[in-house]
Parts: sequence; C-alpha cells; structure tokens
Amino acid sequence: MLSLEEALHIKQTARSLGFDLAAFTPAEIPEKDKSFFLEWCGKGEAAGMGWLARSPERRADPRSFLPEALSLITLGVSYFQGDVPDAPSRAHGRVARYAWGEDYHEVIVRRLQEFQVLLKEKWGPELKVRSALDAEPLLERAFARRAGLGFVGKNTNVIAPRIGSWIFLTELLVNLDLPPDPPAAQGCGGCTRCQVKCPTGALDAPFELDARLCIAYHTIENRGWIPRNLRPRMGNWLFGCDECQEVCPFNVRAKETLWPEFRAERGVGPWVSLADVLSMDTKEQFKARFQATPLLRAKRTGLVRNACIAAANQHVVGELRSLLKDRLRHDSEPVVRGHAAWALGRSGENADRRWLDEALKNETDENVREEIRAGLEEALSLRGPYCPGTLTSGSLDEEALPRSSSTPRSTRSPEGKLGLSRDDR
Ligand code: B12
Ligand code: SF4
Ligand code: SF4
Repeated sequence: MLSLEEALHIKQTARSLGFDLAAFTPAEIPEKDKSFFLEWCGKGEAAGMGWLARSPERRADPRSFLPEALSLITLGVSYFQGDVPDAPSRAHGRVARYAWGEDYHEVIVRRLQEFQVLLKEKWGPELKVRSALDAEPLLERAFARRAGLGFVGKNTNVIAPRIGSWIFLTELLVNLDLPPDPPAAQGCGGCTRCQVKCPTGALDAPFELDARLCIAYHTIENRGWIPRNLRPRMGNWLFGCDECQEVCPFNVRAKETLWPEFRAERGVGPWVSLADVLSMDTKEQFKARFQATPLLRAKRTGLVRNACIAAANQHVVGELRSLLKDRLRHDSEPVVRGHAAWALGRSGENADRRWLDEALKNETDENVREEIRAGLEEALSLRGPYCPGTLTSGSLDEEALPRSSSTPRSTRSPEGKLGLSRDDR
C-alpha cells in the first residue's frame, strides 16, 4: 500500500488541478449497492434509460474497465455560482445549475488528462490509469459514497458535508494500492425537505428516485412524449431540475466554483428565451445555438418540446402563439407538434381552439391527433363551449385570428373577424 505521504501527494495534485474533493476507495463496492441498482432497474424506475441496465455488472466493477485497477481516486468539483438570478421575463425557461456553463464532460476530461500525465510522471510507465465520468458505466455515487467523498442524501445526490451537493463526480482508476478513506456519516437525519419539495413525487421513497416521475429525466433524457399529467407540474424547467437540491440545508454551505468554464457567461446561463427555442426548425440551428453546452443532450426535439410545456405553465402562450402555431402546423417531429397542441389547448383562448380544430383536419399522426383532441377537451374545460363557425373564411387566415383574450371587444368586426393588424400580434 502507498504511504500516507504518497497518498497526500495525490490529493494535493488533485487540489492543484482545481478539484475541491479527492478521496480513495478500493476498486469494488459493497454488494448492497449493486443489488440496490438492480432492484431499481427491475422496478422500472430507470424509465426509458435502457442503456443503464444493459451492463449492471460492469457498473459495479471497475476492473471490467481497467483489469489492473486496485483503487479509485474519486473526485468532486463544485459548479455552484451563487443565487439564481431573476428571470428576464416569464417567457424564459429555467436551466439546471449544472448546465449553465460549458459542457462539463469536455471540461473535466481535459483536467483528468493533465492529472494522468502528472501521475505517470511520478509513477512511470508501470502505472495503469483510466478516467471515468458520467456516461462511462460506473456507479459513481456508490464509489464516491464508499470513498467518503460524501453521503447519499434522500434526494439521491452525493452530498459533501462541507460543501453540499452542487458537485460533479469523476474518477481515476489506478493500479495503485491507495489507503482507503472512511465513509462519511449519513447526514439527512429527520429532514424531508427534498421529498416535500419535489413537484412530482419522484422522491416519495427516500433515497430512491423514480425517474418515470422526475423532471430532470424527462427534460434531459426522455426524447419522446412526456406524460400529460406530469406536464403541469414541470413549472418553468426547460432543462434539468434542481428543486430537490435548492432546499437542501447542506447547500447553504456551497462553495463557489473556481472553474471559469462552468460560469454562466461561458454557456447558456440560468435562463433561455422560450421564443429562441421555439424558433428552431432544424438540427443545425439547434447545434449552432447550443454547441459545447450540456443542452445538446436533449436534442432539438426534446428542447422544443420542453419549451412548449414551459410556455403553457408560465401562461405565456399568448405571447408565443405564432411560434407555437408554427410548431403545431409545420414541425417535422410529431412529439413537437403534439406538445405544441397541448400548450395551445391550455391557453383557454377560443382562437387556439380553432387552430387545434384546423390542425386536427390535416394531422395524420395518430399520437398527435390524440394530443390535439386532448388539447381541445382541456380548452373546453378551461373556457366552455365555443362556436367554430364564427370564422367567415372557413379557413384559418393568420390575419383573421386574435392573439389573446385581452384583445378589446370593440375591435371585432360584425362577422366575428378580428380587426387586428400584424403589429397587434
Ligand atoms: C442516470 C443518471 C441520472 C438519471 C437518474 C438519477 C438517479 N437518481 O438515479 C436522471 C436523468 C434523473 C439524472 C438526474 C440528475 N443528475 Co444524473 N446521472 C445519472 C448517471 C448517468 C447514472 C446514475 C445511476 O446509475 N442511477 C441509478 C441509481 C440506482 O443509482 P445512484 O443514484 O447512482 O445510487 C447508487 C448509490 O448512491 C447507492 N445508493 C443510493 N441510495 C442509497 C441508499 C442506501 C441506504 C445505500 C446503501 C445505497 C444507496 O446505490 C445506487 C446504486 O449503487 C450518473 C453518472 C454515473 N455514471 O453514475 C449521473 C449523476 C448521478 N447525475 C448527476 C447530476 C448532477 C444530476 C442532476 C443534478 C442534474 C439536474 N440538475 O437535472 C439530476 C439530479 C436528480 C436526482 N435527484 O438524482 C451527478 C450527481 C452528482 C452528485 N452530487 O450526486 C452524476 C454523478 C453525474 C456526474 N458525473 O457528476 N441523472
Ligand atoms: S430533480 Fe426535480 S423532479 Fe427529479 S427528484 Fe429532484 S425535485 Fe423531483
Ligand atoms: S433536503 Fe434534507 S433529506 Fe433531502 S438530501 Fe438534503 S438533508 Fe437529506
């Protein structure tokens, strides 16, 4: 086993590279972590993340990754940047803190490479080392917990007792026999704040997240339809969700990140204009706007779908009506058309119901048709019956339709058309 001085040297190297936390653990985790993971997948709580369950043995065994691995250097780095600034307007979607800056994968991997070079310089060519981060099949929280980097909270995040949970985890697997650090004491006690705060009940069972209900899962990983009953509970989250961490008392002690790459000005920041997202027609536009940020993960379809939901929840459908209408009528993806229909259905405006009626006539995708019908029902329950026949042209002429219910009644022409100019839209 390495001496304590040598171990200390490694931790100092980690610090010099900007990692806030470093701790060691043997390259194995207790059986109970593995069974916890298998049970979680078995209960269906991994939702659509089939890739997670594909290699359960590998996730718990770093040696399938680096056969010579004896220890893990588990590392934590803060991405915290103080209070969330106020939204510029209600028509902005919220981005989870971890995604404000540059894509952390690329940023952290660069420092891990430097770390590996420094370790090789010290221990020579005999050293075998491999890095792991996020997408690599390792149960990072389980290893971090075992190394004493932090404890697993009821919100399932690893919480470092001194700096909280706004941290990324990453690891170096090495063929060095490192002196293990003691595990951290569980710190939640009788607190249940995260469970109470979770808008969807995804944490009803403490320490166990049901991804089928989690906003972070749906806005980041789910590329398809978001269950209708969840949508109203997703608030203004455009990408990720931080509700269960914002309330955690351990985060009062959060330490500001020292990594400039994670700062809001290096990426999209905490708020993204919903109009910007709803304007995106092509993958190329999407990539150009979100290049090198974590938001790329959602893909255009996912992010535009999320923007539709946030628009409805923020009651800004009126403001974004023409963009939502365009999504409903012209988007190439049924998922986007369907969620645009849902958003329009929730505006409570007669005009939107007419758009939905018209869209139903032209739509061929059965899932979207179902969403439109549900949107019409929703609109009916919000506003009561209306008469579609009030449109004299029989077709949906953009010039003829109202933008919002606040349109003064005096502007209505006798035939029911609304005398709005383009400037009114
Ligand atoms: C899939 C995934 C998700 C999924 C599922 C999350 C989940 N809770 O499982 C979704 C998309 C929902 C998600 C969301 C988020 N994620 Co994520 N995600 C992952 C990923 C890729 C795999 C996690 C996994 O295997 N989950 C399966 C469950 C069963 O395992 P687990 O949560 O890791 O828990 C293990 C142990 O902690 C232990 N355990 C848990 N509870 C208990 C209790 C007891 C008593 C015992 C004995 C053991 C135990 O058992 C589990 C299996 O070993 C990891 C990266 C990785 N390779 O590990 C990042 C990771 C967990 N995510 C991360 C982040 C930052 C987030 C978000 C904060 C992003 C956001 N703001 O939207 C949220 C947090 C939501 C939340 N409350 O967890 C960080 C977490 C850092 C931290 N401080 O914990 C990680 C580690 C990525 C990284 N490299 O930094 N994520
Ligand atoms: S990330 Fe949001 S939805 Fe998911 S468990 Fe935490 S509070 Fe609930
Ligand atoms: S909010 Fe309370 S219960 Fe939840 S993780 Fe933090 S300390 Fe634990």
